[in-house]
Amino acid sequence: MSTSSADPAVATRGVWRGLLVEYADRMPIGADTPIVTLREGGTPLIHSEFLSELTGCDVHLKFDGVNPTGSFKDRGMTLAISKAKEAGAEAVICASTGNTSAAAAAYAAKAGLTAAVVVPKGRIALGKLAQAVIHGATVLQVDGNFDDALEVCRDLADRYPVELVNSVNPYRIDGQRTAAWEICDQLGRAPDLHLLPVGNAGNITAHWRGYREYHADGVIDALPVVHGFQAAGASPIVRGERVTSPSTIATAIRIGNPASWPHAVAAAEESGGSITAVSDRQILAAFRLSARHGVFAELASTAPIAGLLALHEQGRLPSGATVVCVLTGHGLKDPDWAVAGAGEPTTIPVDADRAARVLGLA
Ligand code: AN7
Repeated sequence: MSTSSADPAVATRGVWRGLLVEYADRMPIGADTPIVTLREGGTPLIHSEFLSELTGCDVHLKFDGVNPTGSFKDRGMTLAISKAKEAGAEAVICASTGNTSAAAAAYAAKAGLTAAVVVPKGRIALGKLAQAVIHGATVLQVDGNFDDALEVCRDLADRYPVELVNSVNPYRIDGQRTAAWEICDQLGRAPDLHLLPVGNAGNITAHWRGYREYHADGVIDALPVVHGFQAAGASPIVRGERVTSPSTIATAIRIGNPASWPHAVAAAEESGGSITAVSDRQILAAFRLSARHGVFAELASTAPIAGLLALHEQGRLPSGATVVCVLTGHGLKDPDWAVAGAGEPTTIPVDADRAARVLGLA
């Protein structure tokens, strides 16, 4: 028997309606804005016993990898595509290290818009490329890096009738503020420390803005200290100069000239935090450690865990602090790094006793 139509309370209980509905009062949308949603957001804040024990802090993982396209990019894309549709756009374009293109392709498909994505040739994870292709986007690869791809897209959007949906589009940043709001709503306060990866620096900009707005409105009574982490081989903000040939296994953040550079610096400075680098080795260790404790996030996503461990080793973590690490993308995006070095599984006949011997049970 169905009670859903008889009892509206039951019909809506626990149903997450997507960011533009859940946070409608804080979004730049009107009655005429078409809501293009895949029910993004509402991602879990997962308490990490192992990281808490290790650091003496109270550590939570905001797992944005469980968004509909597997990354935090959905938060900004629901708004950017809704606004593009409202404005009558027919085509959208973005440059991407992979996740933005996956989200743009999916939301454009949902909205009935045409999407084209420009990616650095041979440098995006297969899962992300697969998403762009299967959602029907036209994929162009440039012989260059993400920064080159973004340059092409900016120029294209300036001179041709196509809407740019990179985070230089302010609606992307507006949408991504929601991660900070969710964290506060879930904790009942702001964390003491907020840690996240930094690539093109849109997300750190958006999160800091989100926290400040909640603070200004009295929803939270203190602001977090924000620590951003770049990959050492792609750390222009840390070095204070553009990196022309960025290099890291964390391809999502392989970016040498971040579009929101000054905003990222402001977020770190105003919050009393920092932007520092973690090595590929530290990222890989954090990637494995996180997965061994149940959360499979993509390489770039685990930069804040690597950063947390580094801060701990440097004695820079206030004991007992409430810490949130934002894990921005899902590990399934790039399974190669998970199986690398794991070896072939053992093949057994259809025989439980053989299985038991292999498992050390007999
Ligand atoms: C998993 O998809 O830039 O500092 O083109 O995919 O806001 O750029 C992705 C970036 C962190 C960095 N974690 O965020 C793209 C792209 C993951 C990412 C970042 C990205 P920003």
